[in-house]
Amino acid sequence: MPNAIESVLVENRVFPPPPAASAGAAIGSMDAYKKLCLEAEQDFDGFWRRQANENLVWSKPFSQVLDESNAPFYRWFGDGELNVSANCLDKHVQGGNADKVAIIFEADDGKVDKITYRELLGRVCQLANGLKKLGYKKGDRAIIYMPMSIEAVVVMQACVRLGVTHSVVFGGFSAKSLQERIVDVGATLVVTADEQVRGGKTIPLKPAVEEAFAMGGCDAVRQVIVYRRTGGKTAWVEGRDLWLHDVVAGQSEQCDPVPVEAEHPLFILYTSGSTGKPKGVQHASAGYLLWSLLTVKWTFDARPDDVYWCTADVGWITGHSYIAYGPLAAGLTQVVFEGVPTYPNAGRFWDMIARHKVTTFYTAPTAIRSLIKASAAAPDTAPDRYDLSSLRILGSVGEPINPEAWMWYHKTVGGERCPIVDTWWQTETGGHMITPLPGATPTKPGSCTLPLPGIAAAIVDETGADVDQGNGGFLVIKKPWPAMIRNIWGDPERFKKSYFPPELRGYYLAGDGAQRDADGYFWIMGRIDDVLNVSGHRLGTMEVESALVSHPLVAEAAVVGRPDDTTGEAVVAFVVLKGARPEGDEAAAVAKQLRDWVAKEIGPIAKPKDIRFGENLPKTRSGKIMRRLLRVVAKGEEVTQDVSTLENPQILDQLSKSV
Ligand code: 6R9
Repeated sequence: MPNAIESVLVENRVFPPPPAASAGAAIGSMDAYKKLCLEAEQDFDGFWRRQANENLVWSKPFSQVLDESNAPFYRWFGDGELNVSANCLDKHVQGGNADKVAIIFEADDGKVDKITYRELLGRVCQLANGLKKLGYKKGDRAIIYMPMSIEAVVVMQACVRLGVTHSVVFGGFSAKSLQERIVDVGATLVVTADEQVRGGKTIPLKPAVEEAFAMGGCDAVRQVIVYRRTGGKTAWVEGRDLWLHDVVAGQSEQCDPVPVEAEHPLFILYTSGSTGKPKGVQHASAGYLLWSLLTVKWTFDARPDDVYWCTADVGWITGHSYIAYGPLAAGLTQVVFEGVPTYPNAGRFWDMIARHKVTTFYTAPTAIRSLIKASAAAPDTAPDRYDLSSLRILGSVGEPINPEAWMWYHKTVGGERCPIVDTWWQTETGGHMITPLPGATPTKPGSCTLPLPGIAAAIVDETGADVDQGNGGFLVIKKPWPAMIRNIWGDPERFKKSYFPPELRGYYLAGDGAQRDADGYFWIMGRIDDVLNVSGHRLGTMEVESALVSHPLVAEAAVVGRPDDTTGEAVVAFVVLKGARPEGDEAAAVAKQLRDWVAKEIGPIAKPKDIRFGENLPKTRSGKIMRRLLRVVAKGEEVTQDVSTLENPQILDQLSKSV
């Protein structure tokens, strides 16, 4: 089992929630937390029934809470109907909060735009009406390939208002990745922008859509709607391509939300698994909405005056649950940000927190680690140069946070006053699963602490039996929960196989290794499958390997992760070329070619940091690549394992040399 964060297991500092955080909190004490857990344990059905009735606006009430008759294809609130957009927008506009600011948008260049709930609803309705006029309706699928913007949220909300299932593709993914998703999801609509802007640079988006179309298979797409972000040039197909501003022009600001069944697919989001092809994680409408809302209330202790900021991109699950849905359903004012943490300098986050008086800040360990480095190098950009007194809660997501980064976040950013919620969850879980509650849970640096009420998290061995405290094992969820993945789009067999292996007694297998300490706290030890976590982004080693071997020069490739100070893990690729093993300048040139190739095949985040060439790869007699050995070699450590089974031990020597 990977032991990337072994050091945290000796962590013994405990930080009780400050009294100010507990006063008036949604869950303000361990007693309150335990009471909710007990309610869920003793009356599972009743607990979820109460939450769904108290938190959601239903157009048709549900009678059955959970239908397990076709497990693991669970159905939640199955005969109920609602509309997610009505729960995120109309609810507040009708409920007296129409003029509350919904989104404070800050662009890469610092320009700020604010939009109230009333205005947001108006724009969502205009677009929904425009889409309706183009013939889009419930059951259609739309691909969204957009930069961070108010428009991206408007497009997502407009889709769900009509019952159109969306699939957002991160703007950093390549044309090829985009094309695969357009085809797999069977999209009839693509919404994109001319370009995106990051750190003062423009990056084309619509041209990538053109490239994707040129690869074929996209014939089902009737329209490409383009948001004009920069005015950058793009090809234009008359009749197919439309400007977003033209689609909404003259449309009414009222559009009745289309009620959908609770289980109607709200969105499909692709994520990496242990085989080459990304999985289309399918989420349902009601259960997902309930959990994104409830976790915003609980984990972030949402209060009416909060200014909440999640720095994720809407292309990831965090940007779905904690930008596009949860905070809106909770009626919060939130910051949406287009740029990068280091532009115009590494003080960008702190400056924005000070200017917008952010109370709740949610970011990734990789960003924290890079800002620790940056502020050491340029003290002018360090958090202590900014007024961060508005902060009340700090959040972390995407990968284990190392205790050093945790302590810096706690002291330097949070002024030792703000609870840190280290939220463990996944694309598949829809929302937080294991996390501290800011007003209740004593925290320990590096632990995501305890499961939320209703979440039956446990650690088991390969037979599904609970492991003893202190022993490592597979992290599983023993009971279904409303926001769980419903299916892998178009591949129910893979869904069952990946998440509910028969030997694990029907438990949901998360794919992470974990351990519990004497207080029952969870410590996540990293993935147990061939999935890497680079800067909080999931990446399958097989995905990168298939990209590499599709290059005409490459005969064979093996990819492993290596611990990295900033990005958590880094991609290391071991490559055998069809021709001779390159050396010197030639090796450097080929390595660059391969890096660019991977960026083109998948996206820049997948680029190997380190490429090493060998005449062969270390293999067992049966021809299996010995990845364990490669992990050791990638770390630059000496191989102490027995290598007598290797055909050709001197290749280890070759592979230990970076280009
Ligand atoms: C939300 C998100 C999921 C994987 C997950 C785990 C890692 C996420 C974590 C964490 C330790 C945390 N992960 N949060 N590990 N502590 N607080 O990141 O979803 O992109 O699907 O990644 O990320 O390995 O299995 P996703």
